[in-house]
Amino acid sequence: MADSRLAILSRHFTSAASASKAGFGGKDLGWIKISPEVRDALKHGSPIVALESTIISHGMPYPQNFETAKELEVIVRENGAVPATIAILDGVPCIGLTTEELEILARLGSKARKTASRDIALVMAGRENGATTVSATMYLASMVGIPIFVTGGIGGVHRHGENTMDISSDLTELGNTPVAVISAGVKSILDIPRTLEYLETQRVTVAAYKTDDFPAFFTQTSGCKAPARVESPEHCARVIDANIRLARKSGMLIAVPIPREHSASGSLIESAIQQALQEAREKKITGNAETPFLLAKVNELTGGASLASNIALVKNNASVGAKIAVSLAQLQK
Ligand code: PSU
Ligand code: MN
Repeated sequence: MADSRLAILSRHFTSAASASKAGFGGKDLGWIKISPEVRDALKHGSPIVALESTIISHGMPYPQNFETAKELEVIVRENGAVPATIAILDGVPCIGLTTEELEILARLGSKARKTASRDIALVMAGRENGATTVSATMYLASMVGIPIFVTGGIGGVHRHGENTMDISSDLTELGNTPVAVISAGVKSILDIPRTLEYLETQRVTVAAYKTDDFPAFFTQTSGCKAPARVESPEHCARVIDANIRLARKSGMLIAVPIPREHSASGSLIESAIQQALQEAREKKITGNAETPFLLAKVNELTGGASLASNIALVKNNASVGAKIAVSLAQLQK
């Protein structure tokens, strides 16, 4: 009981340093499993990067998903931070997975339950295996005091979302949870201008990394201007640190454009997206099945080109995210 109160308290302290001051860092709560390495890093205020697991189970096919999950952890380490992949295994939220646990998730694929923040309690109660989306990963990362989280792309306002009201809970979680999410922007399967409007409404600090344009995942530009621009990992860390000092309860989105050499042809991707959207409408695929369907279809239609770009951009995000985590830890020393 005392422990769960402590956990709720610690959600209001996002920095690893503050979390450990609140007495949470380094503590195992029983119902949530923190790997020894992550526990140690939390205790010492060392840099940590949270990583999501839906990208493994639903975002990529096996075995590329397993290889990518392992490589991301290596990149985070090479850049001086501790990786903390987050998932729910047999109903237990896990912060930091072993290679064996990564493989279990990678092999489960879409048999793991796609778990957004609203689903965490259901997956725990049902003792299920849950792959956490951006919203659920943010929530769990924040709970244990990890302020930085790297992913590929976040969910957003779907095209025609003004009628269907299909707006990813990633956006409302960003409005309510003080974690900085590093992504390659938003895929053009979504309505990017409306997604940016919604992020503003949710009071999310949004900045593009070394560019004026908001990136569109596979391509460096979306045609939308980013609300702000950050120039370096140190600059990002100063913004995150300022948000923490201000005790703002909302998060930050740092949009890192895909490296030019890996960016896909915009027109190739756009025509695949149009076809995928058409098929989703014909097959009446809606709700939380829509994003995984569109991702898989676009990959199929582009003959794997989109998968290669996807892997390259997530790796790039991992390297940027780890550098930001290192800078932030230095600022908070
Ligand atoms: N976009 C991608 N790759 C992904 C996802 C989105 O380019 O893997 C996943 C993320 O886990 C994200 C989730 O949080 O889909 C959003 O799903 P929905 O649109 O149902 O909220
Ligand atoms: Mn949705």
